[in-house]
Amino acid sequence: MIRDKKIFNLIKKEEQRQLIGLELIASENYVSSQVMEAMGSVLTNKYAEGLPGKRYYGGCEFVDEIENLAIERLKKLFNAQWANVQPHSGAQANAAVMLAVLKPGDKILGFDLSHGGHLTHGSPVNFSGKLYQPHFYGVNKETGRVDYSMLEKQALKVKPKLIICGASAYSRDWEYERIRKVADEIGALVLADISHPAGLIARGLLNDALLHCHIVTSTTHKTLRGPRGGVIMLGKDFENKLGLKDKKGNLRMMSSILDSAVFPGTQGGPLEHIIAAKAIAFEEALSDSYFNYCLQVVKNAKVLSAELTKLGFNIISGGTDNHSMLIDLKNKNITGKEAEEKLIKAHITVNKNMVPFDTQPPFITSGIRIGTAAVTTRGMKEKEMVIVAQIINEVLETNRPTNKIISLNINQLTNKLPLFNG
Ligand code: DSN
Repeated sequence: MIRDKKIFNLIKKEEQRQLIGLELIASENYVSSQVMEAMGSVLTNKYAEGLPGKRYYGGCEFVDEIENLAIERLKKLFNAQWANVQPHSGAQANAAVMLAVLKPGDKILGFDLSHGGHLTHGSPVNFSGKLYQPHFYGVNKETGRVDYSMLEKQALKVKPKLIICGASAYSRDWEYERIRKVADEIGALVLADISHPAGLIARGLLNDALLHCHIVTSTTHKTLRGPRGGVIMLGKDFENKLGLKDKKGNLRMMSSILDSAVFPGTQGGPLEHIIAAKAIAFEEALSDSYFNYCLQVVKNAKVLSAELTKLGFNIISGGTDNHSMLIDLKNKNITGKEAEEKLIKAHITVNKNMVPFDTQPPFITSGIRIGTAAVTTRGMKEKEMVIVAQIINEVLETNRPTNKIISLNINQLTNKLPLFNG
Protein backbone atom coordinates (compact mmCIF):
# COMPACT_ATOMS: atom_id res chain seq x y z
CA MET A 1 0.00 0.00 0.00
CA ILE A 2 1.28 3.50 -0.79
CA ARG A 3 1.94 5.45 2.37
CA ASP A 4 -0.45 8.38 2.70
CA LYS A 5 2.22 11.04 3.07
CA LYS A 6 -0.27 13.90 2.94
CA ILE A 7 -2.08 12.72 6.04
CA PHE A 8 1.06 11.69 7.94
CA ASN A 9 2.70 15.03 7.20
CA LEU A 10 -0.32 16.78 8.62
CA ILE A 11 -0.24 14.54 11.71
CA LYS A 12 3.45 15.45 12.16
CA LYS A 13 2.58 19.14 11.89
CA GLU A 14 -0.15 18.75 14.49
CA GLU A 15 2.29 16.94 16.79
CA GLN A 16 4.71 19.85 16.41
CA ARG A 17 1.91 22.35 17.08
CA GLN A 18 1.05 20.51 20.27
CA LEU A 19 4.71 20.31 21.27
CA ILE A 20 5.59 23.99 20.92
CA GLY A 21 2.25 25.51 21.91
CA LEU A 22 0.71 26.31 25.25
CA GLU A 23 -2.52 24.33 25.49
CA LEU A 24 -5.00 26.15 27.70
CA ILE A 25 -8.25 24.77 26.27
CA ALA A 26 -10.01 23.54 29.41
CA SER A 27 -11.40 20.39 27.79
CA GLU A 28 -8.11 19.12 26.35
CA ASN A 29 -5.28 17.03 27.74
CA TYR A 30 -2.35 14.82 26.66
CA VAL A 31 -2.71 11.05 26.99
CA SER A 32 0.08 8.68 28.01
CA SER A 33 1.96 6.71 25.38
CA GLN A 34 0.25 3.46 26.41
CA VAL A 35 -3.22 5.05 26.03
CA MET A 36 -2.12 6.24 22.58
CA GLU A 37 -0.78 2.77 21.71
CA ALA A 38 -4.06 1.03 22.61
CA MET A 39 -6.01 3.45 20.39
CA GLY A 40 -3.90 2.52 17.40
CA SER A 41 -4.12 -1.24 18.00
CA VAL A 42 -5.72 -4.17 16.13
CA LEU A 43 -8.77 -3.84 18.37
CA THR A 44 -10.09 -1.33 15.86
CA ASN A 45 -10.71 -4.29 13.50
CA LYS A 46 -13.20 -5.99 15.81
CA TYR A 47 -17.01 -5.80 15.86
CA ALA A 48 -18.51 -6.49 19.28
CA GLU A 49 -22.12 -5.28 19.35
CA GLY A 50 -23.68 -6.18 22.68
CA LEU A 51 -22.05 -6.47 26.09
CA PRO A 52 -19.26 -8.75 27.40
CA GLY A 53 -20.57 -12.33 27.38
CA LYS A 54 -23.64 -11.29 25.33
CA ARG A 55 -22.33 -10.29 21.91
CA TYR A 56 -23.87 -10.50 18.46
CA TYR A 57 -20.49 -11.49 16.95
CA GLY A 58 -18.03 -14.36 17.45
CA GLY A 59 -14.38 -13.97 18.42
CA CYS A 60 -15.07 -11.58 21.28
CA GLU A 61 -13.26 -13.49 24.04
CA PHE A 62 -10.41 -10.97 24.36
CA VAL A 63 -12.43 -7.80 23.86
CA ASP A 64 -14.83 -9.16 26.49
CA GLU A 65 -11.95 -9.33 28.98
CA ILE A 66 -10.81 -5.84 28.00
CA GLU A 67 -14.28 -4.32 28.34
CA ASN A 68 -14.85 -6.06 31.69
CA LEU A 69 -11.54 -4.65 32.95
CA ALA A 70 -12.56 -1.16 31.80
CA ILE A 71 -15.90 -1.47 33.63
CA GLU A 72 -14.33 -2.82 36.84
CA ARG A 73 -11.60 -0.16 36.90
CA LEU A 74 -14.09 2.66 36.29
CA LYS A 75 -16.37 1.36 39.07
CA LYS A 76 -13.38 1.24 41.44
CA LEU A 77 -12.22 4.73 40.45
CA PHE A 78 -15.60 6.35 41.16
CA ASN A 79 -16.96 3.86 43.69
CA ALA A 80 -19.81 3.26 41.24
CA GLN A 81 -22.33 0.46 41.39
CA TRP A 82 -22.60 0.01 37.64
CA ALA A 83 -20.95 1.42 34.52
CA ASN A 84 -21.22 1.34 30.74
CA VAL A 85 -17.98 2.25 28.94
CA GLN A 86 -19.29 2.14 25.37
CA PRO A 87 -20.52 5.71 24.69
CA HIS A 88 -18.43 7.18 21.90
CA SER A 89 -18.54 10.63 23.55
CA GLY A 90 -20.12 12.62 26.34
CA ALA A 91 -22.88 13.74 23.98
CA GLN A 92 -23.63 10.08 23.15
CA ALA A 93 -23.71 9.22 26.85
CA ASN A 94 -26.22 12.02 27.50
CA ALA A 95 -28.33 10.97 24.49
CA ALA A 96 -28.50 7.41 25.82
CA VAL A 97 -29.51 8.57 29.32
CA MET A 98 -32.30 10.75 27.94
CA LEU A 99 -33.53 7.97 25.66
CA ALA A 100 -33.57 5.68 28.70
CA VAL A 101 -35.46 7.86 31.15
CA LEU A 102 -37.53 10.30 29.06
CA LYS A 103 -40.23 10.21 26.45
CA PRO A 104 -40.27 12.77 23.60
CA GLY A 105 -41.86 15.98 24.88
CA ASP A 106 -40.91 15.39 28.54
CA LYS A 107 -39.62 18.39 30.46
CA ILE A 108 -35.96 18.73 31.38
CA LEU A 109 -34.22 21.38 33.48
CA GLY A 110 -30.58 22.12 32.66
CA PHE A 111 -27.86 24.73 33.22
CA ASP A 112 -28.17 27.47 30.59
CA LEU A 113 -25.58 27.05 27.80
CA SER A 114 -24.86 30.77 27.80
CA HIS A 115 -24.09 30.62 31.55
CA GLY A 116 -21.62 27.73 31.17
CA GLY A 117 -23.86 24.72 30.47
CA HIS A 118 -23.60 22.24 27.61
CA LEU A 119 -25.38 21.84 24.27
CA THR A 120 -26.73 18.41 25.28
CA HIS A 121 -28.41 19.83 28.39
CA GLY A 122 -31.37 21.21 26.44
CA SER A 123 -30.03 23.64 23.86
CA PRO A 124 -32.62 24.25 21.12
CA VAL A 125 -30.04 23.42 18.43
CA ASN A 126 -29.32 20.01 19.97
CA PHE A 127 -31.39 16.78 20.09
CA SER A 128 -31.95 17.45 23.81
CA GLY A 129 -33.78 20.69 23.09
CA LYS A 130 -35.57 19.39 20.01
CA LEU A 131 -36.91 16.08 21.37
CA TYR A 132 -37.58 17.19 24.92
CA GLN A 133 -39.02 20.36 26.41
CA PRO A 134 -36.08 22.31 27.84
CA HIS A 135 -36.12 24.71 30.79
CA PHE A 136 -33.08 26.35 32.34
CA TYR A 137 -31.46 27.75 35.45
CA GLY A 138 -28.37 29.97 35.46
CA VAL A 139 -25.89 31.83 37.60
CA ASN A 140 -26.53 34.73 39.93
CA LYS A 141 -25.50 37.97 38.21
CA GLU A 142 -23.65 39.28 41.26
CA THR A 143 -21.79 36.16 42.37
CA GLY A 144 -21.33 34.32 39.07
CA ARG A 145 -22.24 31.11 40.94
CA VAL A 146 -25.13 28.75 40.17
CA ASP A 147 -28.31 30.29 41.52
CA TYR A 148 -29.66 27.33 43.49
CA SER A 149 -32.80 29.22 44.62
CA MET A 150 -33.60 29.84 40.95
CA LEU A 151 -32.97 26.17 40.21
CA GLU A 152 -35.31 25.15 43.05
CA LYS A 153 -38.00 27.63 41.99
CA GLN A 154 -37.79 26.48 38.38
CA ALA A 155 -37.92 22.81 39.42
CA LEU A 156 -41.01 23.33 41.59
CA LYS A 157 -42.74 25.41 38.89
CA VAL A 158 -41.85 23.34 35.79
CA LYS A 159 -41.76 19.89 37.43
CA PRO A 160 -39.25 18.43 34.98
CA LYS A 161 -38.75 14.70 34.75
CA LEU A 162 -34.97 15.15 34.65
CA ILE A 163 -32.75 17.78 36.27
CA ILE A 164 -29.30 18.05 34.69
CA CYS A 165 -26.32 19.49 36.51
CA GLY A 166 -22.75 19.90 35.31
CA ALA A 167 -21.15 22.35 32.91
CA SER A 168 -18.49 23.01 30.36
CA ALA A 169 -17.55 26.50 31.50
CA TYR A 170 -18.09 26.76 35.26
CA SER A 171 -15.23 27.03 37.72
CA ARG A 172 -17.09 26.23 40.94
CA ASP A 173 -18.04 22.99 42.67
CA TRP A 174 -21.65 21.74 42.59
CA GLU A 175 -24.12 21.28 45.47
CA TYR A 176 -25.41 17.88 44.33
CA GLU A 177 -27.14 17.15 47.64
CA ARG A 178 -29.24 20.30 47.36
CA ILE A 179 -30.25 19.47 43.77
CA ARG A 180 -31.21 15.92 44.77
CA LYS A 181 -33.40 17.29 47.57
CA VAL A 182 -35.57 19.36 45.23
CA ALA A 183 -35.63 16.52 42.69
CA ASP A 184 -37.03 14.21 45.38
CA GLU A 185 -39.75 16.75 46.16
CA ILE A 186 -41.05 16.60 42.59
CA GLY A 187 -40.12 13.00 41.77
CA ALA A 188 -37.48 13.96 39.19
CA LEU A 189 -34.29 12.11 38.36
CA VAL A 190 -30.93 13.89 38.57
CA LEU A 191 -28.28 13.50 35.88
CA ALA A 192 -24.83 14.87 36.66
CA ASP A 193 -22.60 15.41 33.64
CA ILE A 194 -19.15 15.55 35.24
CA SER A 195 -17.19 15.58 31.95
CA HIS A 196 -14.95 18.48 32.93
CA PRO A 197 -14.02 17.81 36.57
CA ALA A 198 -14.32 13.98 36.44
CA GLY A 199 -10.71 13.26 37.45
CA LEU A 200 -10.86 15.72 40.35
CA ILE A 201 -14.11 14.14 41.58
CA ALA A 202 -12.69 10.62 41.24
CA ARG A 203 -9.73 11.54 43.44
CA GLY A 204 -11.81 13.29 46.09
CA LEU A 205 -10.88 16.90 45.37
CA LEU A 206 -14.46 17.97 44.61
CA ASN A 207 -17.94 16.96 45.82
CA ASP A 208 -18.95 13.45 44.80
CA ALA A 209 -21.78 13.50 42.25
CA LEU A 210 -22.24 9.74 42.56
CA LEU A 211 -23.37 10.04 46.16
CA HIS A 212 -26.44 12.09 45.29
CA CYS A 213 -27.27 11.91 41.58
CA HIS A 214 -29.20 9.00 40.10
CA ILE A 215 -27.12 8.87 36.91
CA VAL A 216 -23.67 10.26 36.14
CA THR A 217 -22.14 10.75 32.70
CA SER A 218 -18.65 11.86 31.75
CA THR A 219 -16.21 12.18 28.93
CA THR A 220 -12.91 10.37 29.42
CA HIS A 221 -10.51 12.81 27.77
CA LYS A 222 -10.60 15.98 29.85
CA THR A 223 -9.22 15.98 33.42
CA LEU A 224 -9.54 12.17 33.32
CA ARG A 225 -6.73 12.16 30.72
CA GLY A 226 -7.91 9.17 28.71
CA PRO A 227 -8.93 8.67 25.08
CA ARG A 228 -11.73 10.71 23.51
CA GLY A 229 -14.94 9.01 24.67
CA GLY A 230 -17.78 8.79 27.17
CA VAL A 231 -19.11 6.68 30.06
CA ILE A 232 -22.29 6.31 32.10
CA MET A 233 -22.33 5.34 35.78
CA LEU A 234 -24.77 4.68 38.59
CA GLY A 235 -23.74 5.61 42.12
CA LYS A 236 -24.17 3.21 45.01
CA ASP A 237 -27.79 2.40 45.83
CA PHE A 238 -29.14 4.02 42.67
CA GLU A 239 -30.12 0.82 40.95
CA ASN A 240 -33.66 2.22 41.27
CA LYS A 241 -36.48 0.55 39.54
CA LEU A 242 -38.14 2.89 37.09
CA GLY A 243 -41.41 1.04 37.03
CA LEU A 244 -40.75 -0.18 33.49
CA LYS A 245 -41.58 -3.82 32.82
CA ASP A 246 -40.12 -6.40 30.49
CA LYS A 247 -42.17 -8.80 28.33
CA LYS A 248 -42.65 -11.17 31.27
CA GLY A 249 -43.96 -8.38 33.46
CA ASN A 250 -40.80 -8.15 35.60
CA LEU A 251 -39.61 -4.71 36.68
CA ARG A 252 -36.53 -3.64 34.70
CA MET A 253 -33.46 -2.28 36.43
CA MET A 254 -32.04 1.15 35.64
CA SER A 255 -28.72 -0.38 34.55
CA SER A 256 -30.41 -2.66 32.05
CA ILE A 257 -32.47 0.21 30.62
CA LEU A 258 -29.31 2.31 30.28
CA ASP A 259 -27.37 -0.55 28.65
CA SER A 260 -30.12 -0.95 26.05
CA ALA A 261 -30.26 2.80 25.48
CA VAL A 262 -26.54 2.78 24.54
CA PHE A 263 -26.86 -0.31 22.32
CA PRO A 264 -29.07 -0.76 20.36
CA GLY A 265 -30.76 2.52 21.38
CA THR A 266 -28.25 5.09 20.19
CA GLN A 267 -25.09 3.30 19.03
CA GLY A 268 -23.90 0.34 17.00
CA GLY A 269 -20.59 -1.46 17.52
CA PRO A 270 -18.49 -0.28 20.48
CA LEU A 271 -14.99 1.07 19.79
CA GLU A 272 -13.00 -1.63 21.56
CA HIS A 273 -9.64 0.04 20.84
CA ILE A 274 -10.94 3.13 22.65
CA ILE A 275 -12.39 0.97 25.44
CA ALA A 276 -8.96 -0.61 25.95
CA ALA A 277 -7.43 2.87 26.11
CA LYS A 278 -10.13 3.89 28.62
CA ALA A 279 -9.24 0.87 30.77
CA ILE A 280 -5.59 1.94 30.77
CA ALA A 281 -6.46 5.54 31.63
CA PHE A 282 -8.73 4.41 34.52
CA GLU A 283 -5.89 2.33 35.97
CA GLU A 284 -3.54 5.31 35.59
CA ALA A 285 -6.10 7.50 37.36
CA LEU A 286 -6.04 5.15 40.35
CA SER A 287 -2.28 5.79 40.83
CA ASP A 288 -0.59 8.08 43.34
CA SER A 289 1.05 10.03 40.55
CA TYR A 290 -2.35 10.84 39.03
CA PHE A 291 -3.58 12.00 42.46
CA ASN A 292 -0.58 14.33 42.67
CA TYR A 293 -1.33 15.48 39.13
CA CYS A 294 -4.91 16.38 40.16
CA LEU A 295 -3.63 18.34 43.18
CA GLN A 296 -1.29 20.27 40.88
CA VAL A 297 -4.05 20.95 38.30
CA VAL A 298 -6.12 22.66 41.01
CA LYS A 299 -3.12 24.54 42.48
CA ASN A 300 -2.16 25.75 39.00
CA ALA A 301 -5.70 26.93 38.26
CA LYS A 302 -5.86 28.85 41.53
CA VAL A 303 -2.50 30.55 40.91
CA LEU A 304 -3.34 31.38 37.29
CA SER A 305 -6.70 32.81 38.28
CA ALA A 306 -5.17 34.88 41.13
CA GLU A 307 -2.38 36.21 38.89
CA LEU A 308 -4.81 37.14 36.11
CA THR A 309 -7.01 38.88 38.69
CA LYS A 310 -4.00 40.92 39.86
CA LEU A 311 -3.52 41.98 36.24
CA GLY A 312 -7.09 43.29 36.08
CA PHE A 313 -8.84 40.33 34.45
CA ASN A 314 -12.39 39.65 35.57
CA ILE A 315 -12.71 35.95 36.44
CA ILE A 316 -16.39 34.94 36.63
CA SER A 317 -17.26 34.10 40.26
CA GLY A 318 -13.92 35.54 41.38
CA GLY A 319 -11.87 32.36 41.19
CA THR A 320 -11.93 28.62 40.72
CA ASP A 321 -12.42 25.37 42.62
CA ASN A 322 -11.49 23.14 39.68
CA HIS A 323 -9.22 23.12 36.64
CA SER A 324 -10.89 25.95 34.73
CA MET A 325 -11.86 29.59 34.70
CA LEU A 326 -14.04 31.82 32.57
CA ILE A 327 -12.74 35.34 31.90
CA ASP A 328 -15.07 38.21 31.10
CA LEU A 329 -13.05 40.50 28.82
CA LYS A 330 -15.51 43.39 28.62
CA ASN A 331 -13.32 45.61 30.82
CA LYS A 332 -10.37 44.89 28.49
CA ASN A 333 -12.20 46.20 25.42
CA ILE A 334 -11.57 43.06 23.44
CA THR A 335 -14.00 40.33 22.38
CA GLY A 336 -13.50 36.62 23.00
CA LYS A 337 -12.96 36.07 19.28
CA GLU A 338 -10.27 38.76 19.06
CA ALA A 339 -8.55 37.45 22.19
CA GLU A 340 -8.55 33.88 20.87
CA GLU A 341 -7.04 35.06 17.59
CA LYS A 342 -4.36 37.20 19.26
CA LEU A 343 -3.37 34.39 21.62
CA ILE A 344 -3.12 31.79 18.86
CA LYS A 345 -0.57 34.00 17.08
CA ALA A 346 1.56 33.66 20.21
CA HIS A 347 1.06 29.87 20.19
CA ILE A 348 -1.36 29.97 23.13
CA THR A 349 -4.57 28.03 22.52
CA VAL A 350 -7.77 29.01 24.37
CA ASN A 351 -11.38 29.13 23.25
CA LYS A 352 -13.71 32.07 23.04
CA ASN A 353 -16.67 31.52 25.31
CA MET A 354 -19.96 33.23 26.15
CA VAL A 355 -19.98 34.73 29.63
CA PRO A 356 -23.17 34.90 31.70
CA PHE A 357 -25.52 37.64 30.44
CA ASP A 358 -23.31 38.10 27.37
CA THR A 359 -24.41 40.69 24.84
CA GLN A 360 -22.22 39.27 22.05
CA PRO A 361 -23.31 36.38 19.81
CA PRO A 362 -21.74 32.91 20.28
CA PHE A 363 -19.28 33.37 17.38
CA ILE A 364 -17.90 36.57 18.90
CA THR A 365 -18.49 36.31 22.70
CA SER A 366 -17.18 38.51 25.50
CA GLY A 367 -15.01 35.91 27.13
CA ILE A 368 -12.43 33.18 26.97
CA ARG A 369 -12.25 29.91 28.87
CA ILE A 370 -8.95 28.65 30.23
CA GLY A 371 -7.98 25.38 31.89
CA THR A 372 -4.84 23.91 33.44
CA ALA A 373 -5.34 20.16 32.86
CA ALA A 374 -3.12 19.98 29.76
CA VAL A 375 -0.27 22.27 30.83
CA THR A 376 -0.09 20.42 34.16
CA THR A 377 0.37 17.15 32.28
CA ARG A 378 3.27 18.83 30.46
CA GLY A 379 4.86 19.39 33.87
CA MET A 380 4.05 23.04 34.57
CA LYS A 381 3.69 24.25 38.14
CA GLU A 382 2.87 27.47 40.03
CA LYS A 383 6.04 29.25 38.83
CA GLU A 384 5.07 28.74 35.18
CA MET A 385 1.48 29.87 35.88
CA VAL A 386 2.78 33.28 36.97
CA ILE A 387 4.67 33.57 33.68
CA VAL A 388 1.66 32.35 31.67
CA ALA A 389 -0.58 35.02 33.27
CA GLN A 390 1.98 37.72 32.42
CA ILE A 391 2.27 36.53 28.83
CA ILE A 392 -1.52 36.41 28.36
CA ASN A 393 -1.69 39.95 29.71
CA GLU A 394 1.06 41.13 27.41
CA VAL A 395 -0.58 39.59 24.33
CA LEU A 396 -4.03 40.97 25.11
CA GLU A 397 -3.04 44.38 26.47
CA THR A 398 -0.56 45.48 23.83
CA ASN A 399 -0.95 46.19 20.17
CA ARG A 400 2.77 46.02 19.62
CA PRO A 401 3.98 43.31 17.23
CA THR A 402 5.46 41.42 20.16
CA ASN A 403 3.92 38.12 19.24
CA LYS A 404 7.06 36.69 17.69
CA ILE A 405 9.07 37.29 20.86
CA ILE A 406 6.20 36.03 22.98
CA SER A 407 5.80 32.86 20.98
CA LEU A 408 9.56 32.26 21.34
CA ASN A 409 9.11 32.55 25.10
CA ILE A 410 6.18 30.14 24.97
CA ASN A 411 8.15 27.72 22.84
CA GLN A 412 11.02 27.85 25.35
CA LEU A 413 8.54 27.08 28.10
CA THR A 414 6.96 24.14 26.29
CA ASN A 415 9.70 22.73 24.05
CA LYS A 416 11.62 21.06 26.87
CA LEU A 417 8.49 19.42 28.27
CA PRO A 418 7.58 16.01 26.84
CA LEU A 419 4.30 15.56 24.96
CA PHE A 420 3.69 12.13 26.43
CA ASN A 421 3.47 11.53 30.16
CA GLY A 422 4.75 8.14 31.28
N1 DSN B 1 -16.54 20.73 23.63
C1 DSN B 1 -16.47 20.38 25.03
C2 DSN B 1 -15.80 21.44 25.82
O1 DSN B 1 -14.91 22.08 25.26
O2 DSN B 1 -16.10 21.64 26.98
C3 DSN B 1 -17.77 20.06 25.56
O3 DSN B 1 -18.42 19.21 24.70
